[in-house]
Amino acid sequence: MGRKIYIEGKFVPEDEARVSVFDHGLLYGDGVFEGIRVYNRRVFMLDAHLKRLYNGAKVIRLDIPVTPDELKEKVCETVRVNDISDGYVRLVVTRGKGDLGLSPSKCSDPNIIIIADTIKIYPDEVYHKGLKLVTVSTRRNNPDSLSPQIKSLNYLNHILAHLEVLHAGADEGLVLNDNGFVTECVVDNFYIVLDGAVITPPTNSGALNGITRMVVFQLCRDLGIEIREEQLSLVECYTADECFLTGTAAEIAPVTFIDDRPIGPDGTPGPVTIKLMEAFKEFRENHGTPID
Ligand code: PXG
Repeated sequence: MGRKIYIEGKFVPEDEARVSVFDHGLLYGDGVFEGIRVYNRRVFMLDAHLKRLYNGAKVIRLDIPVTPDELKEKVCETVRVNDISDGYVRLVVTRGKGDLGLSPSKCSDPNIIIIADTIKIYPDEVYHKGLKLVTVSTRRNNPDSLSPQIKSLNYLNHILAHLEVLHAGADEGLVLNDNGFVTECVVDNFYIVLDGAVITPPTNSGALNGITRMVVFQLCRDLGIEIREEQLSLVECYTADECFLTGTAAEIAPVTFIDDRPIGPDGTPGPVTIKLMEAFKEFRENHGTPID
């Protein structure tokens, strides 16, 4: 059975789901989006994802024409209609159809698109062996130009960084800010473990306020693991006891090599990372909005 896409207020078969060539989401990357996981017929951390979406929309002055509760129901319905028990939802809100001019004032009708699908994540062995990162030369957008807090449809900064990752044959990239401090990975948040404490760059350094990152803060509190936000230099990353990354798609994944340097004593996943990965598996099963 083909996927059913929610678009312009109704469900249509995927090959009939169309976006206007005048949609400013296409012409200018003018819109916001979320990637959301479904575990066990529950939409994971849905309220937090919606909060981030509406906040981003507010910053770019895009009025989402439905309430968060209505959108929540539409997301659940999309998952239900596609009979997805474990999968991934892409929620997109574009500025909508305008004309060829830049001005959003010509766009009166934002377009809400919801796609539910299964997801291909890293192969299992990655979670045992860890990921290889490379530091990319593309810097994260300066917040004065385009705030990395807005999960906007303009992801060219991330695509450019990802091209470098591909070229280097690595799994993910470390992205620095204009001051040379580590912000996050290309599309994942980044952490080191030092003397038993977890350290991650603050969001005002250029890291996205990741939903999985919020869960890591919660898990650390529950497990009695110290967690703090601090600026991180590359040297601190190379010499950390452990490193890991988090994201909706990646979940929690160990990082065992950065720029060809093994992390920790032997370049294998460390105990704090493994403990958090196990705690996450339990957490994800019962922290979602049931779709049924
Ligand atoms: N940083 C950035 C820049 C992101 O885009 C994360 C961190 C992790 O945040 P969450 O909320 O997912 O814990 C993201 C995630 C992918 C993919 O293929 C991921 C994202 C966007 C597009 C694709 O994994 N965003």
